[in-house]
Amino acid sequence: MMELKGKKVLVVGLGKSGLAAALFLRRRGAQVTVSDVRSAEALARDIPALLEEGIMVETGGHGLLTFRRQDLIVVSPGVPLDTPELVQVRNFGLPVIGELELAARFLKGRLMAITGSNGKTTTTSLLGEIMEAAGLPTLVGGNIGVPVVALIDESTENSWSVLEVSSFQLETTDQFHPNIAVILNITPDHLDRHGTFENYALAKERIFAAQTTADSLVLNADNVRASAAAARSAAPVYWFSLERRVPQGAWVEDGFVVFRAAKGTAEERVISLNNIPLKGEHNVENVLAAVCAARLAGAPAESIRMAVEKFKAVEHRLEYVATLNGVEFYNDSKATNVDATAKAIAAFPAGIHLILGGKDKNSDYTQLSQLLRERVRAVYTIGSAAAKIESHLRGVVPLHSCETLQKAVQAAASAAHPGEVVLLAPACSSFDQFESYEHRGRVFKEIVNEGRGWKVWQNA
Ligand code: UMA
Repeated sequence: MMELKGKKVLVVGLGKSGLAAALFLRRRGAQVTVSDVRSAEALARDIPALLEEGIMVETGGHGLLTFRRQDLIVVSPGVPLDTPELVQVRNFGLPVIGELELAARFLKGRLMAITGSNGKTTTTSLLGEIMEAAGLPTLVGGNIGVPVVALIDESTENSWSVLEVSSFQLETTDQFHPNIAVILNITPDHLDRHGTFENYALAKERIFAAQTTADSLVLNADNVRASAAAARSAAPVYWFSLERRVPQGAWVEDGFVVFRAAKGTAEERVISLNNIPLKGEHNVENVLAAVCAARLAGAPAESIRMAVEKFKAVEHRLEYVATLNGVEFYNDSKATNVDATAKAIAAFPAGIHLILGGKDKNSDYTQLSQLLRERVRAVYTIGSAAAKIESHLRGVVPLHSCETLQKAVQAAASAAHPGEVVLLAPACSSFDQFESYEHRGRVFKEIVNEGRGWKVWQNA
């Protein structure tokens, strides 16, 4: 365990992770400073508590001198590593780690970590519920919204920490060592930060970099880039597949999820597909991955069945909102990349009115063309990515420029016929018009729910 007493530590970024990390470090005796580009006014809510703890605060920008004066730098996931001050201090030889790496050095018990371009949050929360159903002491955190440092005090030698981890968090790991690691899929996302798809994929692969032969790695056999990771794994690989039997792991056969721990050992039917309450094939993949990880951790099939059957869609992930005048409304605000949007579209056979747009991440929207032609009646664009999306999709399906979510919901709702679907699955991040994807999803739900009172819906 690393010694923090008296060490000078700078925490970069004062969001959820930075705040939790700063308080943790201070309580372990470090001399802590936090630095954030936001103004003191914008951070007014958190500053008094920090000062009271004896934490120094730099606001309105990052000062190189502040960075140079430290023994250790802890960086928040949202802060790019090519930030000039970080580049300078790394050249200078100062250790720069992320909040995940810091936490990993102090967490007790065993770790299960889940990454992937899509499905991370659903799989992580499902695994948390399975482990609890199995009576195993379980903590859930990470990218799902609970900083990992916040789990340290509760962790024990017997506990399992089930962690959602992102490429941003994995970029700065070193000793982070999950006993069970899961890569659900790797498809293009965050290219604005990582530059290339390969850099992004390599960041995800860091999830198993410190694993040994005593650990396990769970990979998606149907995803080209995720399965390629097997070649670099020291830990034995367990597979999951929607399409075929795998030597060891989970697959679908005769309408059941089947698991076997090794080739030649008994096959267990864990759960019938009919008993999976989540919509869409991608959610069957999430269940397959969870079955693998949970069985490897020792959770019995019965606990998996119980937890899956009770599991409700996580908020903002293909979340059913309401049916108004026969039109169903779904909130998939968490579909912040093209692949997630494709999965959301694929969950409905046809008749979709799709709301797309937000902040572009250097994405290629033409990849949606075929699915749009097959299933989508019209696209309603919002946000700063609208012009790019329209130029990519012109001639594929009717396009309506709506600018705001309010206008898009109204336009889609009045064009949709009973039996059709209005789907928010925007393929972009939210930061141009909203604070977060959660905020965007909540606003969508509010607009839809206000619609219950709207007298005139064109097709009513
Ligand atoms: N900031 C700087 N300098 C910079 C950039 C940002 O000071 O150069 C400051 C901002 O002004 C802000 C703070 O950093 O005050 C924000 O830090 P952050 O973006 O790391 O946000 P947190 O609130 O700490 O949330 C992070 C994750 N955010 C990101 O990875 C962008 C959350 O994931 C995560 O839930 C939380 O830690 C707890 O672990 C969100 C996310 O969007 C949901 N994740 C991406 C995704 O899922 O696609 C990876």
